[in-house]
Amino acid sequence: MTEPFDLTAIVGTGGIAPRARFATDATLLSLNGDWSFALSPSLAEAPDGIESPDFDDSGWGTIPVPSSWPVQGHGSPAYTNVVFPFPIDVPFVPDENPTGDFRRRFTWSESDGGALLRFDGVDAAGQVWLNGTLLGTTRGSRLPTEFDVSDALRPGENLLVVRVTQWAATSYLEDQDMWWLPGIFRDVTLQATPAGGVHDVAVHADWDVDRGAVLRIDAATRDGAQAQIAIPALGLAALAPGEEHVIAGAAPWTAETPALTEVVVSTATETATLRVGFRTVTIEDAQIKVNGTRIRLRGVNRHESHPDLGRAVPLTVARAEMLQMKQYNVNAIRTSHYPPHPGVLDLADELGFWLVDESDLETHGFELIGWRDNPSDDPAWRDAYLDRITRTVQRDRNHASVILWSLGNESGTGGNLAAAAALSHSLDPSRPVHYEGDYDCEYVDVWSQMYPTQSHVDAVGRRAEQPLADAALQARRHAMPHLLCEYAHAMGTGPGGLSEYEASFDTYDRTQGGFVWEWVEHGIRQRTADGRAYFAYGGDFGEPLHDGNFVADGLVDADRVPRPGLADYKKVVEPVKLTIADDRASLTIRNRYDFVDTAHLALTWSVQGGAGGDLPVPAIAPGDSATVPLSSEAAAGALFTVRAVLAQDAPWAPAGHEIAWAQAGSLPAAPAAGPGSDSVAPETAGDVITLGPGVFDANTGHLTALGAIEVDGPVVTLWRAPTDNDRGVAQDRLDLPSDAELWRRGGLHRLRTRVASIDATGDVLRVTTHVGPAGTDHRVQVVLEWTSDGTALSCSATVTPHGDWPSDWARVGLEFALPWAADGVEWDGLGPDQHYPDTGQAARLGTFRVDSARDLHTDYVLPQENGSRAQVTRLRLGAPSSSGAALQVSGEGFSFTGSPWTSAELDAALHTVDLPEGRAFTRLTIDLAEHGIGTASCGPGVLDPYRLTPRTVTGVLRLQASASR
Ligand code: IPT
Repeated sequence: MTEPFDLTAIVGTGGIAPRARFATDATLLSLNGDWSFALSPSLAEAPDGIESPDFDDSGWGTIPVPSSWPVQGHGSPAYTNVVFPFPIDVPFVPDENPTGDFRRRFTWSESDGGALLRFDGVDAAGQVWLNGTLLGTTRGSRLPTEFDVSDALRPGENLLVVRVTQWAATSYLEDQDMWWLPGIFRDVTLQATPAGGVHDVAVHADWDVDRGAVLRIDAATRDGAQAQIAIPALGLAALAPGEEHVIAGAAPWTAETPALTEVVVSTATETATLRVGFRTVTIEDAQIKVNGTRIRLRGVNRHESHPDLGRAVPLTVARAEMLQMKQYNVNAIRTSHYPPHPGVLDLADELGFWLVDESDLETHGFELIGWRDNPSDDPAWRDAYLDRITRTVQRDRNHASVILWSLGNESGTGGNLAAAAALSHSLDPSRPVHYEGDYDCEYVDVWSQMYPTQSHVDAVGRRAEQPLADAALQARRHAMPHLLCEYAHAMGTGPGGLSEYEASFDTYDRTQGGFVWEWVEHGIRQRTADGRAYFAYGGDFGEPLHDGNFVADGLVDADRVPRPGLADYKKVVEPVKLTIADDRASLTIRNRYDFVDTAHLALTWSVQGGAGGDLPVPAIAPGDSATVPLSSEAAAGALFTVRAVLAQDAPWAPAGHEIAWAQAGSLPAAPAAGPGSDSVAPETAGDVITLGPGVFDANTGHLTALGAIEVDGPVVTLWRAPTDNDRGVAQDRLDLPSDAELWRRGGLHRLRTRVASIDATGDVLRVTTHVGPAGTDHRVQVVLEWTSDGTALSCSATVTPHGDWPSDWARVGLEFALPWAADGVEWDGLGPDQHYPDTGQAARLGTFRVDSARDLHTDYVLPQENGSRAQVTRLRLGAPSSSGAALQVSGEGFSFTGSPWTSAELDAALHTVDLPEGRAFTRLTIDLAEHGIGTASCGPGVLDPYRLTPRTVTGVLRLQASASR
C-alpha cells in the first residue's frame, strides 16, 4: 500500500543537505521527457500502489516533464494575487487537492559509484519512490531537492514514481501573485557520484581594492579524496583548497564587465567546472557598493511565466529575455518571488546582471485576516523558513551576479524572518540581506520599499525621511542604502511618472534605483471557438475567486513583445545622458555607468533631412562628464538628433545598437492654421452649410464631408476608456475613489450635446454647443470657429468649463467618427510609440508611418485607452481609395488617437478578441489636452503637473483633403 502522504509537513524528508549547483563531468542522465501521468481530484481518490513495479499504468496518459499540468490539458490554471484560494485553516488544505501521479522507467548504465536524483522544482509537494522504495518527500516548489539513490538505483531498468499534490501546508508559504500551477515544472536529473568525487564547492571570490582577485575554494569530496584547484587560462594549477590565493591576471566581475574566470576543481574521479566572478559587495556610507563603487540598479522583477508552458520556461526563452533586458538598458533583476531556474544564474553571471536572489516565500494571504496565524511569527514554522533560505543560499552562492539575498516577499514580519536573516548572514557573510516587509529594518541590511511616492523617495535621498519612533532603529535605518524592490507598476497603459523617480536615483547616492514591477505578463494563451488567440487572465478558467487581469502587468507581454513602457524605461534609465546646449554649439555627455568608460560607445549626429556623421568623443570615465563642440551644421537644421550606439558588437547586441539619444529643435512648421486674407464665406442651403471644401450639417454643426472624404464630427469628449491605472485607487490619494470612478460619477462617459447656435455670418461659421452629463449642471461650452481659404478648413476651438466639475478630465478631445478604416497613417510629431503627459519618454520627434490605424493600437490584455501620439504638427490618414484622397490635419502640436474602436467599445471589451476587426470605421480623436497616466493600479496616481483639472482649453487645427492618398 502506498505510504500515507503527510500534507501537514512543512519541510521535505529524505533529501541530502543542500549544496551548490555546478557543472561536473560525472555522468548525468536527464529524466526530462514523457512520463506516464494520471490526475486525481483528491489525494483520497488517487490510486493505491503506484510505486510498485507491478502497478498497471497502461490506462494512464502521458505528460511532458518538466511541465505545469494545468496547461497540459489536466485541470486548469487559477489566478489569485493575495487571497488564498482555500480556507485559511492552518496547516490544513482542502480535500479537493488535485493529485498528479507520474511514472517513468529509465535505464542506468553506470555500475560503479552511487548517484543523486535531483528535482529542480516540484509544485507543490512530492512523494518520490525509486524501484518501489520511498526516497522521501519534497517541499519548497521553486527549490531543489536531491536524494541519494545509491542504494535504490540499479544498473539496467529502474522505475521512478512521483506523486504530486497541488496543495500542502507549505502552500501557506507560497502565495505569490501568480497562477497556481502544480507540476514537476523543472528538470529531473540523475547524476552519478563516483567514489572519491566532488560533492560540493563553495567559492569565495572577492575583489579586494588593494590586492585584486582573491580566491578561496572550499571543496567537499567523497571518501576523503583530495581536491585540486586549477585555473587553466591563467596557467595556475594545484591551488590548495581552503586557502586564500591572490589571482594575478584575473579581472573583476561587475554587471557592466562580467568577466568570468574558469576554475576547475578536481579529484582523481571527478572534475567540476565553475565560472567565477571576482567581486565584493559592501554597505558603506548608506550605499551598496561593489568593489568599492556605488552601483545603480536599473532593474526589473522577473517571474517565470510562459503563455503556453506555464511555469516551465525553457532556458532558451530565459536567455532571449535576458538579452532583451540588456538591450533595454536593464542591469538588475529581482528574482520575484523565488529562486529562478538555476540556468538563469549562469546567464546572469555571463551577461552581467545584479541579482536580488529571492527565497521561495510569500504568506500574503494572511494580511487579509490581519496577519492572524501568519507563519512568519509562529515558531512551529521556523524550520520551513530556515530550510528555504538555506536551500536558496546553498544552491546559488557561487554566482557572482547575486549581490543580495532576499528572504521572500510580502510575508509580514516576525521571528522566523529574523532567524532566516541571521542564518543567511552566517551561511554567507559576504552578501547583505534584503526583505521589504521588515519596515523598521530590524534584521535586514538595506532599506527596501515598494511603490512609495516619488516625493518620498526624494526625501529618502535627502536623508530627510519620516523617522521611526524608535531612535536606535531610526539610526540603523538611516545608515542604510535605499532601493525600490518594486515600483512603476507596468499594468496596462503606462507606467507614468518614471522620470521623477529617476531624478532621485540620479541625484542622491542613497537612493540606488529599483525594480519595475514587472518584466513579463503572465497571460495564458487561449483561443476563441473560431481560432483567434488571446491572453487569458484570472477568471477565464472559471475560478470562483480570482484577481482578474492583475496578473498582466509587464513591460513585455506574455510573448515577450515589448510594451511601450519598456522603451520608456530604457530611455529614462539610459546609462549615458546626452545634453545638447541651447545654442547647439556643444554637447555634454555624462557617463552614468558605474564601472566602464564610454569607449564602447560611438556617437553620431544628424540633422533632419540633412547632414550627419560621427562625433568623436574622448572616453569619459564613469561618473564624469565631457562637453564637446558641435559643428555649425548642428544648428543649421530644424531638428537635431544625437545618438550613442555600441561601437562594437556586444554579446547581447550588435554594433550600432542604440543606448541613448537626445534631440534639440522642432519639426518644420506646419502650414499656418488660422484664417488667411483669401478666406471664403460659408453658404447655407437648406440643411447644409458649405465652407470651402467643408460640408456641414446645418442642424448639428458637424462637418460631414471634406472634399471627397466622408467624416462626422467633431464632438467634444472629456473621457477615455479607463486604463488599469485610471481604475486604481492611488496610494497618495487613498481618501478618493479612482480617477475612473470619479469620471463615471461625473458622467464624463455620457455627455449630451445641445446646439446653442450655428452662426454663418461673414467669413466664419461659428458653432456653439453646450456639452454635459444628464442630471446635473456641470458642463462645457464649446465654440468652434470654422474658416476656409477655399482649399483647407481651419477650426479654432475653445472649450470652457461651467459649473462645479467634480473631477479632473481624462482629455479634451475633438472626436471624429470616420466611416472608413484609415490606412497609411503618417504623422510629424513624437513617435513611433504612444505618449501621455507622464509617459512616452522614449518618443522622439520625427516623421512616422504605420500601415493602418489598427497599428497605432497597443493590445493590452484588457482593452483600454492607449495609442495617443503627441506633439503632432501634421497628420495624414489614408481615406478610402474611392475618394482618392487623404485626410490631413495640421496644427501647433496636438495629440491624436486613431483607433478602429470607440472609447465605449474599448471600455466594454474584456479581452482583445472582443473588439471587432476589419470594420470600415476609424475614431479620430484630436486631443487639445490630456490627463497623465500615473501608476495607481499599484502605487501613486497622476502627479499634480500632469493632472487635467477643468480649465479653458483652446486649439487651432487645419483640415484638408489632400489630393493624393
Ligand atoms: C506587490 C507584490 O509584491 C507583487 O508580487 C505584486 O503582487 C504586486 O504587488 C502587484 O502586481 S504587493 C502590493 C500590496 C503592493
